[in-house]
Amino acid sequence: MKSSKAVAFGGVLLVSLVVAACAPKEETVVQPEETAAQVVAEPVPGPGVLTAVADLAAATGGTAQGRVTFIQSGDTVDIEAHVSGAPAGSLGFHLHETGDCSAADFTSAGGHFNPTHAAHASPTATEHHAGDFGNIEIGPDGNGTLQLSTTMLSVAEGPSSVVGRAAILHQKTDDLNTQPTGNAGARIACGVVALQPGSAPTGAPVTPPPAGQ
Ligand SMILES: [Cu+2]
Repeated sequence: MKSSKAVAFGGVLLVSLVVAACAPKEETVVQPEETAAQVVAEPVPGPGVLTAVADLAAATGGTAQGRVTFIQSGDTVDIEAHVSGAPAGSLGFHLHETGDCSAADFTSAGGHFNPTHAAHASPTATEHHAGDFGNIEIGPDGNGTLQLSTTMLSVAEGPSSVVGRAAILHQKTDDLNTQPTGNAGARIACGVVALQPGSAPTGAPVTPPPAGQ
């Protein structure tokens, strides 16, 4: 009994050693092929919402900051801005054409974004710059919010896209009349609009603004 058990154990041990010796060999052959297949795999396209964001930073010596969110649904873009640390009052707020806040006075952002070559006006006027957002009402606590919707802009890639442009808060009230700036004074906060990570990729369908706007 004793000797047959020892033989049987020896046999099991031998089989185990053979299996152990073979196993790593198979793994090293299979693993690189699996990794390569994962890298090549196409990302799954989803119905993601197109969202872009601009974080507003203050000009030198200023304290105004905030965040502007652009969300595209169909051919409408909903814009929501939250500002803090700003002087109380009604302050001009626009989308400017160049996403460059590098100059100390933010003049690097250029003029109002105006792809349809319209006159400057209120965002509720029949014709106005696509980047005319009117004024944000800033309370005594320095906070203010603005919500508006437009079909003149897109988050998707295209001639009216907000991505790569600059949101700018001004020191004074936009009179919604003076050409082409609204006489809103100095630029006190600026933020470049960037496509939000996880948002649908650029190249999504673009709906051009209706003619005449
Ligand atoms: Cu402006």
